[in-house]
Amino acid sequence: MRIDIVTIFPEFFDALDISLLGRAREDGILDVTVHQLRDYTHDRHRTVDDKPYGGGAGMVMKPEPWGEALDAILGEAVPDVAGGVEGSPMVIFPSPAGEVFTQAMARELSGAEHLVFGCGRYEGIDQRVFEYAGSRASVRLVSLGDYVLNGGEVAVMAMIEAVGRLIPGVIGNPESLVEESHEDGLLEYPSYTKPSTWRGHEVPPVLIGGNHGAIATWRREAQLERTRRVRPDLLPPE
Ligand code: 6GU
Repeated sequence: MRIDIVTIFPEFFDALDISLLGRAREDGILDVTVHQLRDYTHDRHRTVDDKPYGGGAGMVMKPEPWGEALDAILGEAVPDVAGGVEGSPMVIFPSPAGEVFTQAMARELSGAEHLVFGCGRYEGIDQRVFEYAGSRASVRLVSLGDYVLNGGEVAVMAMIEAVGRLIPGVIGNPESLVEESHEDGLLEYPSYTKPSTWRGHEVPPVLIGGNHGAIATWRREAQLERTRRVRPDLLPPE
């Protein structure tokens, strides 16, 4: 998968060099390029923001550097219809005003050939950038959840980690992807390892007994109990 990231803070993405995703890049599974938005400005101060039309607090990111950055990344490819077609790049703008990122979306995006992430700062990006991007690719505004970050960089790191680990070959043992939280719509069951008694806390005896049917039943019940208790919104309506 090819991933391009546009940001005024490329250092946020240094962490992509390490761990699973760093290995995936070394192995050629992931091809990540981080672009400095200021490289697409032409003034001495490398200006990327300006005052909002209509007034108000904060600054808005100017459209011109974004247009040039997107052109450089998307190339001279035939402009796609808004909404996109299969195989066309997907441009994602992290935004608290976007649709909420989920495991299902991570799965969907993990099948893409080319993802472009445009990280906004300040009060946002000039709306026409989204319209222009939509004339060149499929565009989505995506939020991590109902809270406010200072910019899109941390959100994009989270999305890339969630998507990247689902790409075949990134995780050594694909079975470890199956039993985790959210893949079956429930939270995961608690895990234990040795010692069987630790500081007065016991491992549930069923896990030590070797009865695999009983273990599977206990784990499913633990998933349901935990989900009912902390995330009842994940359960189907009764
Ligand atoms: Cl994607 N961006 C920003 N700036 N804040 C957020 C977010 C994204 N998701 C939740 N809060």
